[in-house]
Amino acid sequence: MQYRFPEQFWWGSASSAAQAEGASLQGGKAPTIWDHWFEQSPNRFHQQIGPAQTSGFYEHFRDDIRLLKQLGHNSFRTSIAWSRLIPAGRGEPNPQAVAFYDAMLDELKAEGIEPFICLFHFDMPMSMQALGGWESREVIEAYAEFAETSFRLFGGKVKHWFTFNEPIVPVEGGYLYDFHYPNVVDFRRAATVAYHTMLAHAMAVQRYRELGQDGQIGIILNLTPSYPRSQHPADLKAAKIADLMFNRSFLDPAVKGEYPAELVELLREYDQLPACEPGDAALLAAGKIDLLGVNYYQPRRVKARSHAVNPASPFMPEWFFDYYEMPGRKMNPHRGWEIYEQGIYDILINLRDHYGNIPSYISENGMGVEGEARFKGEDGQIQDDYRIGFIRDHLIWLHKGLSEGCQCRGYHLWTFIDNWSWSNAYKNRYGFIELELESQTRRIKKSGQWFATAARENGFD
Ligand code: BGP
Repeated sequence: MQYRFPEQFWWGSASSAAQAEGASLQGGKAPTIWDHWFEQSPNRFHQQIGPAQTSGFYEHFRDDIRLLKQLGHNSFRTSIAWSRLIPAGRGEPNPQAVAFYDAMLDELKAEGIEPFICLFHFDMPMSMQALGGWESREVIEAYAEFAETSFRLFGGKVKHWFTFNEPIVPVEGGYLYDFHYPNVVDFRRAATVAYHTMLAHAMAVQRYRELGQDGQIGIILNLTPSYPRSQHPADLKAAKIADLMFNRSFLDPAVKGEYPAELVELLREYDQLPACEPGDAALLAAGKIDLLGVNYYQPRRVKARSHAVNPASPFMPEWFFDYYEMPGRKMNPHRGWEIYEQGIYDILINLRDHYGNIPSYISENGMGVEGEARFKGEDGQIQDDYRIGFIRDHLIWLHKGLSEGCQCRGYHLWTFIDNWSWSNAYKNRYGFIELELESQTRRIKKSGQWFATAARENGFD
């Protein structure tokens, strides 16, 4: 076999509570920002499909876990919804939620599938947003309590925990670029949200360590390598600042327990530093992780700005760079994102050389396709050879990283079944399994069959 992977390599896929569970206001669950935002502005959501219309994992989890088994999975990531487990945000857990998550974890165990559980996947409870969301220190405390409750309830069954999924995304979406609630545009507030998220992360790690459970804790970051247009110093500087703002702002505190000095200096220079309190630095230092989840979709290509910044304009990351469309770059024709498989290798090499070769795994990678039903074959199965090629090519670069000493322990596709997504709803289909939304029927795509074989054989030719 040409590409053989290490024993115990994690083959699987990822999902999240808000995108798959459905039952968004049932079983005692309280609303999240998404329920609220959909009610307020349904037109922001593709075809006005909101978070209640999902693949119904809350109801169908047993069938879905059987399908995961058919997909050859030995591991699977999903999240616990804070607003389901603790509907008031703080206080007593909801017994229906405890029963659901217990049953889901038992089912995974019965099928021999290792659960990877994330504690926050963009789904801020509305009750907590009303307190200020991540701008509020009270919410940090509340989140740490929720994390501790989860560890105590499920720590016997879960050995891989993640505090956050892509914490930069609520910062960008909610406070810089207007695609998540509370849709404001304000860099200083964004910086506070980013900072408080990492304090919350560190507090959860600290609680986990205090409990002394037998397992690992980490965070999931969407690392987007920043490539400069050229080796000209101005382009190199532009790429470096983009990297500091979008990657190292989370990667450094998570792995090294502190922020990069250059980032702190930059924000200080522009008077954008969030307020710190005594004890924050020690808390951040206590938040070092055991395991890093890496979500990788596409790179960031940047160049030096071609026009000077208007100093009267609101401070934004783009004060320091422009985006650059590299000629000849390979695009996903079905979604408009660049495909650059080598990015996965570059990330792993960076972790090896600059982050102590921290154990990692690819926690998301995937290909969104609009109008995927047109690729159905005569028998009705989606013939997604493009996705097979995409996964295979990324795995080949991952494999090369392994052969050069990187500690990457697995690969999870985004996602196992076509799911609801933040305002895009079902426009971009990513799953190994096709979901027919109206009838809720499921059908494994060709890529799912390919992956099952690769997973069972632990490699491919
Ligand atoms: C990641 C998120 C996922 C998922 C994915 C695809 O950023 O962690 O939740 O949504 O992106 O993005 P989209 O659904 O917007 O195409």
